[in-house]
Order: sequence, then C-alpha cells, then structure tokens
Amino acid sequence: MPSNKEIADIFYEIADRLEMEDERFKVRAYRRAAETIESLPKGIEVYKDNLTQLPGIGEAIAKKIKEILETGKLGYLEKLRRQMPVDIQGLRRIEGLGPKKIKVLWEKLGIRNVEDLKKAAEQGKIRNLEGFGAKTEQDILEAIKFAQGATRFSLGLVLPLAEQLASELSKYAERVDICGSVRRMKDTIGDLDILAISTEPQKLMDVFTRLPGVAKVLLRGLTKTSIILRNGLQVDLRVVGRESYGSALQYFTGSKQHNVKLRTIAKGKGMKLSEYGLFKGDERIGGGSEEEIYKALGLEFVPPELREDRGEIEAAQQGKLPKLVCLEDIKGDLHIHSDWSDGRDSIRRLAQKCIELGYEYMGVCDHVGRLRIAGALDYNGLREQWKEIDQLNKELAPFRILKGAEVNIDKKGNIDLPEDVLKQLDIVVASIHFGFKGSEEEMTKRICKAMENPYVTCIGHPTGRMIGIRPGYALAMERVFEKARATGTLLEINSHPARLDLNDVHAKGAIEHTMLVINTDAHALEHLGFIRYGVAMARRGWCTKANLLNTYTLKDLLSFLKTPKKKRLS
Ligand code: DGT
Ligand code: CA
Ligand code: CA
Ligand code: ZN
Repeated sequence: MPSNKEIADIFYEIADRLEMEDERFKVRAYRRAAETIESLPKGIEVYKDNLTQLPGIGEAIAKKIKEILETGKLGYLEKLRRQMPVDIQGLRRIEGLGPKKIKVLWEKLGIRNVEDLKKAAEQGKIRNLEGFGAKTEQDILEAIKFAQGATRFSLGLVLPLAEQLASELSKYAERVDICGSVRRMKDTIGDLDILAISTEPQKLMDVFTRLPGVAKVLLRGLTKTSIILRNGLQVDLRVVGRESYGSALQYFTGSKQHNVKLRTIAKGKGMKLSEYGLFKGDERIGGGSEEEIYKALGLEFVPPELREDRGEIEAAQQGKLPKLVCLEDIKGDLHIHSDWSDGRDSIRRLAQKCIELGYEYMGVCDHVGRLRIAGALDYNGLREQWKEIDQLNKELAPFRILKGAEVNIDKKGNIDLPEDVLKQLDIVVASIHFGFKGSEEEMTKRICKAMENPYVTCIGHPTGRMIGIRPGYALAMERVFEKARATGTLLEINSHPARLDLNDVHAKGAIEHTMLVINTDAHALEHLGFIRYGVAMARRGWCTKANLLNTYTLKDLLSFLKTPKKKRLS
C-alpha cells in the first residue's frame, strides 16, 4: 500500500510536468491535491469511499487515487514520463532550476538528470542557451556541488534522533545499539545504522516501519529493514542472533577502512573475521562481544571514535592507545554568551546550570568591541558586567565565574579592544567574524598576528566552517599550530553542532604542538549540553585530559592563566 507521501509525490510530479506545458490551471489543482493528501492525519485508504469530500479533490483526481491504490501506479503519470523522460524530482533539487528551465535543458541539450546537467555545465554548453548565460552555468555547478554534499546530516541532528529511536525500539528488543558513523561520533552522518537482538523480529520491524516520522519504507525483511524519515535521513535496522552480536556490532560500527585492516590481521593469524563471528576453520572462537574480538586479534580494545584507520590499529597492537578524554573530565565551559550581549539567559541562570552539570567554573565571553555585531558590549558595559560577576562569585563560591570576552580579529589581525582593557580579563577568545574570503596566506597571517597579542587566551572556532553552509576559510593549519605553541595560545574546539571547529583531524594535528579547550559557545542554557559534541571531536582527535585546558581543576586553571602567556606551554 503506497503511503500518503508517495501518492502526494505522484501528484507533485504531475504538477511539475504540466507546468512545463504551461497548463497553469491543472498545475494548481494537482499541487493542491498533493498538499491535501500529504497532510491527512490517517492513511488515505481510510478516506477511500469519500475522497471527493476532501479539500481540493474532485472526481478526476479521486479516480486517479483509486487507480494508485489498486495498481500501485498511475497510467497518466507514466504517459507524461514517456513524453519527456527526465528525472524531474532530481533536477528540481538543484537550486534555481524550475520546470520551465528543465524543459529547455531537455529540448536543447537532451539533459535527463543531474549527471547530464553536470557534464553539460562543465563543458560550457549551458551558457549559450537562451535565458541562461555564463553566470547561471557557474551557479548551476555550485548548486550541484552543494546538493550532492548536503546529503550528509550533522551529528547534532542525528544523535538525539538516534537515541530516541533506539529507546523506542528497545521496548521490543533484548538489546539495541546505535552503530555506524553515529557510534563513531563523526561530525557528519550519511545514514543511521541500528542493531538489535530480538526474539520477535516481525513485531520489531512492524514498530520500526510505523514510527512517527517515517516517510518511506525502502526495504522490509526480518533481518534488515530500511526506512527514510521525513527529513530525508535513511535508517537501517538489522536484527542478529545473540551469539554473533559482538561481531555484528563491530562490523556495523565500521569504519570500513578499520574493518578491512582488522580482517587482514585475522587472516594473518589464520582466522576469519566477519559480521557473523571470528572463526578458526569452521570453529567459532569469538563474536559474542567486541572485546573478545579485539583481544583474540592481539589488540587493545579500540574505542569507536578512533576506528578510522588513522593509526589506531598499530597503536592498539603495541598497547599504546591514548586514554581518551571523557565527558566526566570536563570541569568547566569557557566560552558562554549571556543576555549582556546576544545570549538569551542571565549569568546567574547559566552559572546555576553549570553547577548542576558538576562544573567548577565557567567563562562569560560576551561579544565586546567596536564592531557592533550581536549586541556587543563596550568598556563601560563590561565594567557593569564585572560588578554582577563579583557579586555572583561571592554568592556561589566555590564555583567561579571568570571574566571574559569574545573579541573580533580584524582584517589586519588586530584585536578591536585596547590592551589596557584586555589585560583586566581572565579569558579572551579571539575570533574571525567577517572577511572570510582572503587567501590562505592572508588568513593564516591574520590568525597568527592575533595569537601574538599577549592577552588572547584562545582562538575561537579557528577555521570558521559551518557544516553544510560554508567550508571555512583557507588556512595553513601547521603554521597555525606552530604559532599557537610559540605564543602560548590555545585553540578552541567549538562544540556547536553546526561548527565542530576544530574538527577531529585538526584536533589530532593540533595536539602535536599546542593545547586545546572545548567550549560550547552557548547562547542559551540548553546549549551547554553541546559539550558532548566537542568532547566527541576531541576523542576522535586522540585527545587526553592533558591536552585540554578545561579538564583542569579551578586551582590549576587559575595558575595556568596567571602564568605569562609565552611560558604557558613551555
Ligand atoms: P555514513 O553512513 O556514510 O556516515 O558512514 P558509516 O560508517 O555509517 O557507513 P555505512 O552506513 O555505509 O555502513 C555502516 C558500517 O557497515 C560501516 O561503518 C562498516 C560496515 N560496512 C558497510 N559496508 C562495508 C563493506 O563493504 N566492507 C566492510 N568491511 N564493512 C562495511
Ligand atoms: Ca551509516
Ligand atoms: Ca547504512
Ligand atoms: Zn561566541
């Protein structure tokens, strides 16, 4: 039985195709019907006998709905598709392409799908079409690149969803685990993989395919079922037996590269590793748990965040895996915005939340400076804020609120706050908030110059990337890391799920030289919880407690900050 969404999509596609033929009245009628069907509270079969009573559905469309319900397809749409065999849904996802343009592309250049479109744009064929031009051609290429890249989701979106699904499913299963890139806490996620043990797989799969938010069932079986959620995320659920659960968990956690290497090691030892277990000849010698498998292969247990084939297997063979930082090691958050600038909550409420989280300290780093972005404070405003902080510190002791600021790095690498103000602060986070387009040389110099300022404690969101929005400015990272060490400047792992900046790879490179600090950049109470994503990047970047300033106790933190900057890392 096709879902409401699938039927709605059929009518949306008809509308798109009719729009190419300029059938304006019919186009509106089909779109309206599609919207009605899409928003029905129950499956359309419930309304089967009274379809024409639904808004926007007349005799003709009702007949078509019945045809779809009875045969699973619609002759009328198939006829339209034969007339113009283009992948209209795919092409419409490219920004700036509507049915009219798609028609021209088909008629003049025979473009059927995004692949054809890309080829034609790269060969410069589109600029000569009437109504397109060189600029449009360039825009199309950019839009294709973005549409293809944007099919990955941010960890901050998927992880809470994954936890919710897993907890729902665990009511019907003996055990449920999140696997794949989500378990490895990768910054972006292709699809979500869930693994379960269940004695009633039929029931579990029923529940899974009927979860609220399911737009489409791609594949349904007793061992594997795949769905697509309304936001476009694919979720694969696999059910395996208890005896091979560990090997399945290991296999489906990945990464693929990590698994390939493990299997080679197994082979070298005369064993065979698969998702079903670890075997010697026909005899299963392990597979019930992941620990068992790593042990049998002569490796330390490798935490999922490290499983990327970036040296973890060799380190595990030598017993030299780092003792990764964990959430409980975090003793404070040093980049928080309050309602003194663009944050939503008061310092008092933020402090109380930090105390609840078990922190010993927090750093209030509101925007300060000439650039009047985000309700930035000036020196007078800061002095007023310090009075409030002093008062709260008396009240909340031994918890400690540090006086900080987030300042802008201008185009020349200068900080837009005078040194006699900067030196009165405990923490200074310096960030680039404008002028992202400089060359690698310019941007690197700019950041390096900012680090030379004796009062800049750390560089905020060092690369400026926004996941799915912009790639981050050009930087020679090695030079930045070396300068950080030479000047005693820390680099931030910004935990905001849209940033995750530094990312895992950069964090791993950075700790060869300098120290990091994991901040949330919270603009509201609930953002303090983003810290888990920053900790994930740090773990994926091989960070231990010692690499991270905010694992220090308050006492050690204060003594670090009292040390002149140049001596902090030596
Ligand atoms: P994603 O979904 O792109 O964020 O990344 P993953 O790592 O979740 O990849 P996915 O969903 O394709 O597969 C989940 C896991 O299953 C993957 O991490 C390792 C395992 N796997 C999938 N395909 C293969 C394969 O061809 N060989 C091996 N060794 N493992 C695979
Ligand atoms: Ca996946
Ligand atoms: Ca998958
Ligand atoms: Zn900030």
